[in-house]
This record gives sequence, structure tokens and C-alpha cells, in this order.
Amino acid sequence: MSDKQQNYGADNIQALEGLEAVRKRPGMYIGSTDTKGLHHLVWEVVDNSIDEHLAGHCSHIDVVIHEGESITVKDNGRGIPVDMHAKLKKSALEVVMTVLHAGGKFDKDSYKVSGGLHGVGVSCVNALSSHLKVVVDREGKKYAQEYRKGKPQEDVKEIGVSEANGTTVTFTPDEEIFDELNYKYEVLANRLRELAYLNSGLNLSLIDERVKEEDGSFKKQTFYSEGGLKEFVKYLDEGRTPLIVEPIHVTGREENVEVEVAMQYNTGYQEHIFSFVNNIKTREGGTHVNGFRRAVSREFKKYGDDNGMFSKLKFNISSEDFREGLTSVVSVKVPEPQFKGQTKGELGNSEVTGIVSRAVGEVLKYYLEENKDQAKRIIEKVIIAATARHAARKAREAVQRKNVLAGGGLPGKLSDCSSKDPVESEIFLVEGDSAGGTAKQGRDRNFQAILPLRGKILNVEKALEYKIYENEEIKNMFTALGVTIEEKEGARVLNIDKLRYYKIVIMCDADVDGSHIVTLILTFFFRYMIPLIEQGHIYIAAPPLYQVSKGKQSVYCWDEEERAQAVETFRKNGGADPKIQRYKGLGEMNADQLWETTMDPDTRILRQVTIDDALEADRVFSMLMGDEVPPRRQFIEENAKYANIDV
Ligand code: 0RA
Repeated sequence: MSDKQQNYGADNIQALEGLEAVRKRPGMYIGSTDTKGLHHLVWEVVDNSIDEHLAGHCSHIDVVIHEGESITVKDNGRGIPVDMHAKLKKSALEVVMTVLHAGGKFDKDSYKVSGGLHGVGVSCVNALSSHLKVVVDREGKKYAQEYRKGKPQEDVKEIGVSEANGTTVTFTPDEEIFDELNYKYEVLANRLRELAYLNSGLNLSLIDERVKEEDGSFKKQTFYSEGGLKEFVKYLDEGRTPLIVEPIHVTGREENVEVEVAMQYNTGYQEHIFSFVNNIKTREGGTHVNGFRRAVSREFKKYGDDNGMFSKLKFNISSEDFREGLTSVVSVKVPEPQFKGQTKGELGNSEVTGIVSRAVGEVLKYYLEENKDQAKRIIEKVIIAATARHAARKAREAVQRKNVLAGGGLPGKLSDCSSKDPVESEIFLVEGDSAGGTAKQGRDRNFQAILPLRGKILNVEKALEYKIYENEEIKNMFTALGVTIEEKEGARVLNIDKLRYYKIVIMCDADVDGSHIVTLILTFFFRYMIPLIEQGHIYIAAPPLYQVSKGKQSVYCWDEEERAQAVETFRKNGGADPKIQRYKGLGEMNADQLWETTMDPDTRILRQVTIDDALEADRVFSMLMGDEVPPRRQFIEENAKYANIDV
């Protein structure tokens, strides 16, 4: 098709809805007006630029965070059309920017991100910006238009000549709309990195004008991947030890559906699978993931059977066993994706299962024949997985049966609360018996339970699954929380129907050892009880670092800045020798102090653990807890300034 034929004139762009609706109910269009919604504005524009790339017209996308939290997204795509719309008597540019759903890309044969999951169009970004300016370079000329709260300030103007093509959008999120106006560099960087891996050959960059480097330049990162998903998988597994020399890479195409998969086995025990449809993450998987899993089980099973490798095995191999220690990324491009599920995070198109399964199967068959030594390693690991799963089931059943037999007996170490209503009940997981004792005295026993944990709990990243169920502290957590692991169709699922506390608070010392223990406990929740994190049940308590007192007056301080301020205030109010106590551990506080600062719902600070970006959290966990020392050291050095690990 020639470029001319591909052009969508202004007449193709239909007028549908006014932008007033967007300002009235922003949540309906961009999900929320918190930090998530704020970042969504950037993705809305970037997705349009990505579409230009997918259509074969764009190689560079640059994102700039300006001082004052405005954003520029610049691409070298075709540029938004500027010709006159016959019916509306307006420039197509104005229509795209001011009419809801007027994206104007009605070509079913091209893949779209922007029309996808949340695709609401750049006009929404315009409606929710106190100020927006768009500049279009197209067909030798430069055009511009400015808006306030979505309203054009004048007609589209021709402002000069240009040899380039592309669209540049600069917007300032409206403070009347958003509760949160602070752009997070890491959030933007993580998604741009992901987009680079998903679209090999595309150049993306991020500049943060709020931050200056030592040499005076702005903080900047570029993201580019030649190897695509193969490099993505290597990045994800940076902290793990590979089992096979190189990731297996699959590319295929059938009936307009494009398939790309990369998979790497490591020496660990977890399955990590990340899936995407038209560059959108599908957290709940769907037909593409099913097709992938089907092919993996089928091909490895067949290869092992054909070569008599499973003949000595006494138990069945489950499809899970083929995926232990497997990290994979499955990406498909589908012309008209259908999203299902509660959060629309699951691909529904049924034809995709077979397409992915065939593409992956074909490559795996060939790979196994051509790489016999690698195949042997994988099959040996599968056999170990099956054996370990068998042992794990026995250990798990023993733990769960014991509880049932003992009449749901709770761990001896648990000081339970009187309330039996999980909605109002809280449990504090406390480091060490002595702090546990103080917490027990300090708590409100009506709704607060205390479970002391002995020192360092097992590192689940490194331990075999059956060892985990034999671990005393972990057994106590399962029984105290009232959650169980069940097997459904060969997969382990967490049953939280009988969860006994809706708030699970990890309470550790505010020092390096304490934050290590927090990380260990979080790793456990991340690996084995992820629904509890997803549903917002996990919190971290924040005990104060200092108590500054003078005479009978005293204040608690949570950081150096607060401490300095308290000291200053006391000094100003007269008198010398304001007294400073540094709390080294929870045990140093008495029960009243612990209640007042850390446990009392009216005054305490709790940090809710969310999985904003499971992918990055997962990588960080494996890096901190895994085998590979160099990436861990590098990570810790780079992040040494953050005392806590933010999940
Ligand atoms: C409408 C139609 C076409 C492209 C775009 C909009 C478009 C929107 C944005 C937003 C940011 N960058 C963008 N790039 C393009 C098709 C253009 C054509 O057919 O020439």
C-alpha cells in the first residue's frame, strides 16, 4: 500500500462525545485521579506514538518530565492529520484533540495499542490538562494549536516549514482534577524499558529536567533493544543462574496474528511468565499464555517419552513441572483483541491459543533435536521438579491435616485477638520474642493479634518447596492467617476464603537487619501468597527512629529531618540540652510507646504493600535473594541511599 492510500482524511474521523463528560467523570476514562491516573496521561499519548511505530512510521519516541510536572511526548510518526473536516469545518488536528474517541484509526489490519485496554484517545489527556500544546510536522510544514482544559485557544496555525514528520504534545495535568501531581521517574522508565524490549528497533528516551547530574546535564536514559524479548528475558533473569546457555526465541505469524516468545530456564524453582497483547500487559494471561503452556508441556513430554527419559519415574509428571525455573515472555500482536476478566487483563480471542501453540511447538521440537545436551538438562530438572512436588504435597498435607485434626488449632506462639471478624482484625508479625512481648502488652487485644517470628525466616527464593512447609515460622503463618494452598488442575492456588485478619502488618526494627527481615517476609508473601498483596492486605509498620525530649515534653521522629526540626523547636523555646534517644530496636520501647507510635490506628504510619509493577518487584527480589552475587552487589550499591526496599 502506498502512503497516499493509507492516509486517513479528516472525513474518516467521527465526532462522538464532548470533553465535558471526561472532566466530570475522569475516573471513568482514565481509571483514577491518583498517581496511577496521572501516569496514565503519559501512556495515552505514548500509545498513539507506538501505534505509529507498529504501522511502520515511527522510530523515535522521547519523553521529557519538565520542572512543574508538565510532560512532553515527541515522536517522528506521520503527524496527526491537519486537513479540514468537511462536516465539522475544523482541522482534523482539532477534531482529534477535542472530540472523544476521534482517534481516527479505523484500519482493522493494523495493530493498535491506543484502541486497546484503556485507549481513550489523546483528547482525554487534553480534557484533563490545564494547558496543552500540540505541534505537528507534516508534509513540509509545521502546525500548532494550544488548549486550556481541552478548549482550543485559537484555530490551528501554520507556524513554519519543516523537513521532519511527527507529533509533539506538551501537557500540564490539571491540579483541579488530580490528587497527586508528582511524576515518578522510575514508573516512566520501567514502562519505556519494557516498550523497548517489546518493540525491537524502536528508540525511546526519558529526560527528567527536575534532576541535574554532576556534569550539569539533566538526568537521562535511553532504551533500545536489538534482540527484543530474548534480551528482555535475560534482563528479568539477571539475578538468577541460567540452566541453558541462551534463551529460546520464537517468532511466528499466522492469520494476521504475530507471535514472539522468549524463554529461559534457570536453576530456581519459580515460574515467571509475563505476557502482552499489542504491548499491553495481560496480568491474568489468557489464550496466548494457554497456547504457550500447552506447547511447552506437549513438546517436552513427547521428547522425554520418545527418549525413555521418564521410564524410572514413580509419579505422574504434571504440566507445572515443565515450567519450574522457567522465565518467559509471551507477546502477541492481534488486530482486534478481546479482553476478559475482572480487570480486563486476560486475552479472550480463542483462535490465538492454537496459533501460539503451533508457533512455539515447531521451534521447541527443532530446538530439542538440535540441542540434545540442553534438552537433557531441562528434562532432568523436570524430573527433579516432579519428585520435589510429590514431597511438597506430602509435607503440605501433613501441615494442613494436623491443623484440621487439632480442631483448627492455632500456633502456640500466637496471641490472638478477641474479635472473630476478619474485616476489623489485624495481625502483627513481629521480629523476635522480646519485641513480640512488648507488642503483646501494648496492643488493643480486642482486634490486634501478635505473632512473633524467630529472627530470620527461611529464604524462600533459595529453598525447595517442601522445605518451606516444614519450616516452623512459615507453618505458623499459614495456620495463624487461616489460608491454605490447594491444587487445582495441577496448579497450586492460595485459598484465602478463611483469611482471619484483613490487615497483616510486618513490624521489624528500623535498621538494616530489620529491613532485611522485612524483605525476607515479603519475598515469602510475594512467592506464596501473592493474592494477599494484590488485594491490599499486607502492610509494613513504621516505628520511629528517635524520641527527642525536654523535661516532660517529647516528640517522636521518623527521619533525620524531623529530628533536626524537633531539636530546633525545643532550642527556640528556651533552655539547653534538648535529650535525643535513638531507638535501635522495637525492644527498646516500652509497651505504651510502641502502642502510641506504631500500633495505634489513630497515630501510626502504615505503608501498604502494593504491586504497582510486579515485574520490577520480582526482579528486585530475585536480585536481593538469589544466587548471582555481582548483580546483587551492583543493585545494593546503586540503591544504598534508600534505607527501605520499596515494593
Ligand atoms: C489520527 C490519525 C493518524 C495518526 C494520528 C491520529 C496520530 C496521533 C498521535 C498522537 C501522538 N502521536 C501521534 N501520531 C499520530 C493517521 C495519520 C495518517 O494517516 O497520516
